[in-house]
Amino acid sequence: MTRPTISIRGVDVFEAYLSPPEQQALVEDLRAVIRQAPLFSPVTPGGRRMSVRMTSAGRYGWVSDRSGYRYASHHPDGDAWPPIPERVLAVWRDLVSPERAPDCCLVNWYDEGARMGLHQDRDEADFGWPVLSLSLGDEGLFRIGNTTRGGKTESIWLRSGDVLRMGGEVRLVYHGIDRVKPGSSTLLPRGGRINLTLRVVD
Ligand code: MD6
Ligand code: FE
Repeated sequence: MTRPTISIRGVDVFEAYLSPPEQQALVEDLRAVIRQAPLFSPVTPGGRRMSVRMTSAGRYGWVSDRSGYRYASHHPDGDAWPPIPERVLAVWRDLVSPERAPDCCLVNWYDEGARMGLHQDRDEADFGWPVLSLSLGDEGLFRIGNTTRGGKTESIWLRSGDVLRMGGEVRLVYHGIDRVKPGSSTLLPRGGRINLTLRVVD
């Protein structure tokens, strides 16, 4: 069993879990995903365009528009989502379980200036499985709050190759990305940050 290198408020972090060659190979896998399922900027139910661009792989993808946040079996363009890359599934098998594969791999792409407000991951029908997240490229400042809105928060920088696991008691804590540090990684030729979140949906 691989053990977390840090645990902060019950959120497990596996620092430098992915080696630089593994990170590079993952980026290539993701380029293929994005060719099949192009990145788009979701609009929140409140009508704001998110600064992060997204797409998904798997049986379901996460989408948002004026009618709400939800999982959908097709990309907004109408095509089915591509399969989750095998290299990504291998990380899930090691750090979550070989018994059940995730249904969704959400791909979040941050350009300079993109951020993600505090939110809970609660669009899934099943909260029994952890959410696993892989970070690639520039460092992102990840803020961890509480299971209800408000209260004290703590932040950590997620670096390229870090993997984070949020399960059990902390599956529903509020979290977000305050900012990305430009130029902090050489993985992506034009910079930016990629985050993958893996989830069991139903
Ligand atoms: C991000 N991550 O790191 C956004 N959600 O860009 C998430 O929203 C997230 O990292 C649930 C569990 C882990 C995460
Ligand atoms: Fe999240």
